[in-house]
Amino acid sequence: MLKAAGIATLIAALFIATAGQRGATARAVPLQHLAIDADLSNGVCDPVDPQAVVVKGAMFQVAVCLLDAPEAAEAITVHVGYDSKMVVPPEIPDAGGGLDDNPDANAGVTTFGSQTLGVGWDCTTFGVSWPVADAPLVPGSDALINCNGDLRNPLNTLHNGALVVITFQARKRGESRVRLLPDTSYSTESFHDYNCEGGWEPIRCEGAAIEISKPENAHHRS
Ligand SMILES: [Ca+2]
Ligand SMILES: [Ca+2]
Ligand SMILES: [Ca+2]
Repeated sequence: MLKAAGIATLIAALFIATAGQRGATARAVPLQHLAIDADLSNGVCDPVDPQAVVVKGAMFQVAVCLLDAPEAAEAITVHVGYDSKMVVPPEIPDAGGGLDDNPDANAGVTTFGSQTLGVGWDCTTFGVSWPVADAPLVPGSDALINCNGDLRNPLNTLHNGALVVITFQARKRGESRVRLLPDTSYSTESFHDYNCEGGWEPIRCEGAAIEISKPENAHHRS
């Protein structure tokens, strides 16, 4: 499978050859991390809530947050694992640049919070891979989105906020975890490629817990 962040870094090296001095001024970034915000009602990624209570049958959203990054993201791969017996994300038909799919990029028509990814983003991996709510090629239940900024005219703006928002329906009572899978990553204009798994530039990645409760006034059992 193509990895958008890696491809973006490679192509960026060609386009940014005349501006290579930016790479020399990059600094260490120990505090940045990715986390899932389970409750958007009190603010998207501010604060980040590691848990939330939702009602069985209800639709709810979580955000995947980039936090404390010193440099804006220019390409992202967000791969979120979940238990489909407990929560199910609806599939959204592929359209256009894939900016308002599920996962839903913080760009396009639907945006989340004051910082967006920026201008000129595309979430189709150069026209071959749109966002999917349950990726077919990976075992388990997982939502996947790959996005690239406009590498020829970068107007990337997101340092601190939502990369994407994912919509789920709560299916069954109980507690369920939503987590960032190891290939989740983001890259920057100065050739950094930060990855949840580790690699050259590992970053901390935190999931969230969803507690699914019985609907009020409901008589049926889960
Ligand atoms: Ca929140
Ligand atoms: Ca889709
Ligand atoms: Ca969007």
